[in-house]
This record gives sequence, C-alpha cells and structure tokens, in this order.
Amino acid sequence: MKIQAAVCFEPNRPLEVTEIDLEGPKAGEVLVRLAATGVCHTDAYTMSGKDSEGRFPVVLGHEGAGVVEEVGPGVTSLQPGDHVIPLYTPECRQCRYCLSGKTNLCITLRATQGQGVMPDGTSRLSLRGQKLHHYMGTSTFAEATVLPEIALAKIRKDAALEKVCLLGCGVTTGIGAVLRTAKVEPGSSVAVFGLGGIGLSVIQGAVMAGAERIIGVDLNPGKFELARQLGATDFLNPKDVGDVAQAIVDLTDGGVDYSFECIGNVDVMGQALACTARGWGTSVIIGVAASGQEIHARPFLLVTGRRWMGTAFGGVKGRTELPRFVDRYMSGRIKLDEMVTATMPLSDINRAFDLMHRGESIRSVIRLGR
Ligand code: NAD
Ligand code: AHE
Ligand code: ZN
Repeated sequence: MKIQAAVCFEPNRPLEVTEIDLEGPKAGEVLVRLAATGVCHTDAYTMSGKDSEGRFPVVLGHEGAGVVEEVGPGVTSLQPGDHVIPLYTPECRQCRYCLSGKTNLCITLRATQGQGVMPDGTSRLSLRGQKLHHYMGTSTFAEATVLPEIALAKIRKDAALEKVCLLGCGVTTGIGAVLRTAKVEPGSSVAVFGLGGIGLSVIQGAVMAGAERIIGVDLNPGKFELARQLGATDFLNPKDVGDVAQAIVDLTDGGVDYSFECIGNVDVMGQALACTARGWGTSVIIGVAASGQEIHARPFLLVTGRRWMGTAFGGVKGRTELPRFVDRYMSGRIKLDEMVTATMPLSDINRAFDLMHRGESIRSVIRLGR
C-alpha cells in the first residue's frame, strides 16, 4: 500500500515527507494505521549519526499509537479495530529475559531490530523499489507501520491516541525508572538532571512514589515552571553553581537518595552519581550517550555504598503493563496533556526537531490520521 512517511535519507539531513510503499503483514505480524507519534530525543540522536545502530535510509519514530488494520497468519492476540501502542521493547513472554521476572529487556527481536529489519531479515518499507530501514522496530513517522504481534500493547479504545502515544516511550520511561527500576520510597529525596520529556516524567513518577524533595536541574530555566507544576520542589541551573553535585550534597545534608540522568551527557552522569548519599544513594542513567562515549567515576563512590544503574523503557513490560498506564492517564494520575507542547501534521515534522533543539518544546506530537 502507499502511505506518507518522513524518510531520513542520511544523518544530519532534514526528514523528507514523501509517499512510500508499505508491504502487508507476514506471519505473526500486524499492520497498524498510526494516529499519532511523539518526537523523542532518541530520534534526534539517531538522525545525528552518533547511533552505532543508525541505518539509512530509514523511517524513524518510536512513540506512536494507532489502530490495527490487518493481521498476518498466526496472530491470535490482536484483531482489526484494536487500539495499540507500538513497543520498541517487545514482550514475547517466552525468552529467558521475559521469564526471568527480573527485566523487561525481551531478547526475541533485538538483533534484527538493531539492523533495521523485520524478524525474517527483510523490510516492509520501500521507496520506488529501494529498501528503507525500520527503526527501533516501530517506524512511527508514517501513516502506517508493520510490527510483530509481540511488539504491540493492546489498550482501551476510549483513550485519545494523540496523547497516549507518549506512553510509547517518554512518559513510561520516566515514571518506570522511578517506580520499577529505582523503586523510590515515600519520603525520599530525588535529583533529576535534564527536564525534557523524560526528566518531567521522572518528576511525575517521583510524586507518585511519595518523594518529599525533588530537585530539578537544567541549563534552560524555561523548563522550571512545568517541572514545578508537576511537583519539583527545588531548582538548580548548572550555570549558576560551580559544582552541581556539591550544590545538591549541600542542599540535602549529604546527598539525595536517588538521582536520574535524563540528558545523555556522560559528564552529567558522573555528577548524578556523585550527588547521591553515601551508604545507599542510587543513580539511574536514562539518557542515551553517543556511541564510543564512556562514563567515569571514582570507584570510591561505589565502595562507599552508592549504586549506579540504568534503565530502558523504565523497566516496564509493555504488553502487560501499558494498559494500566493508560488507565492511570484516564483517571488523571498520569499527566500527558501537559507534556504536549505542540501538535502538527506530518508535513511539519522538521519543525518538531527545531523546537526540540531550541529547547522550546517538551513533546511535539505529529498527527498522522488523514
Ligand atoms: P529533551 O531534549 O527533551 O530534554 C533534555 C533536557 O536536558 C533539556 O531540557 C536540556 O535543556 C537539558 N540539558 C541538556 N544538557 C544539560 C546539562 N548539561 N545539564 C542540565 N540539563 C541539560 O530530551 P528527552 O526526550 O527528554 O530525552 C532525554 C534523554 O533520554 C535522551 O538522551 C534520550 O535519548 C534518552 N531516552 C532514553 C530512554 C531509555 O529508555 N533509556 C527513553 C527515552 C529517551
Ligand atoms: N542504538 C542505540 C541504543 C540506544 C538505546 O539505549 N535505546 C534505548 C531506548 S531509547 C528510547 O528513546 C533502549 O531501549 N535500549 C535498550 C536496547 O536494547 O536498545 C545505541 O546507542 O547503540
Ligand atoms: Zn524515546
């Protein structure tokens, strides 16, 4: 079928919105008519050429929501008309990782996903006969996409797809990092480095966990007001303090209980560890750093009882847990509307990246329905 999609032909080149071909679903696959997609910093990261798994030409996008249009042979859990959120972290419920009870990092699709192809090694996307790569197994910057059944979370039909698309990455990642990965306890102190879509969602999670003090850190003071509305209690601009980690240690009588790096800056990751409390402080890396970069810290920080962790998709198992995240949005406990700072058609998608790079958006949502 012919669909409109935003194609990234090579790194650092604006996306081109054009008509492409989408092949129908094969065995175990599902064709989804996308209604909306958010734009996440990880899309910009891959566009920058710094992602070692970046494959071009490609249809980017991984924060979508839509409606099942067709299912391939053998698909049993979904049918046309179902509302779904694509999952870049699938859930096969059969692999060693799914069965471990310890992680959300299903392995079943990981290798082919990283190569930009479907599990059978081929692509469903092409332009005038030229193969286009899939991205993160989702390719949501398009009117429709094809995914394996195990990479779709079925959700209730009364939730606005233009909002719950944010649960396909940013908001789930931030909230999950707090509740699933760090397991923040009531009364805790928390520092959040970077107040974009991820950092603000960490703040939401920290409020849900009952954290008492939530310190937001960002170079852009324009991010502080929404952070305050969502529950941050203190703010620090690294430009105003010599040593951010020391400033947080001083503010909290020795360091925070938990910190979260939501930028992708390896130096800040070190600061985020250093600002946690001796004995139990836990720092969680969420930001994605460019290929080849490394983190550094004095081992003494770990010897003296701090823990350094990381998280992907907030440790959340999408098929099992996303329906409850949608329920929490519908009952007002998860804020999505506040996170959407711009909504635009696919033809304007490059503006979404401009807004992100200028620090003028939290999440832009691209409307994909005709
Ligand atoms: P964003 O661009 O919306 O927000 C980043 C924020 O960091 C901005 O507000 C910016 O002003 C701030 N910032 C930049 N440099 C800073 C510094 N040195 N000190 C303080 N603040 C600084 O990005 P986002 O969409 O929120 O994504 C954040 C990071 O999380 C990215 O690296 C993204 O790739 C990653 N991410 C990871 C996962 C995961 O599963 N681990 C999921 C989604 C996104
Ligand atoms: N290809 C990248 C991997 C980047 C990465 O860590 N991605 C996160 C999701 S970011 C969503 O916005 C993730 O899920 N990681 C786990 C995984 O298996 O990829 C690189 O840097 O090589
Ligand atoms: Zn993302």
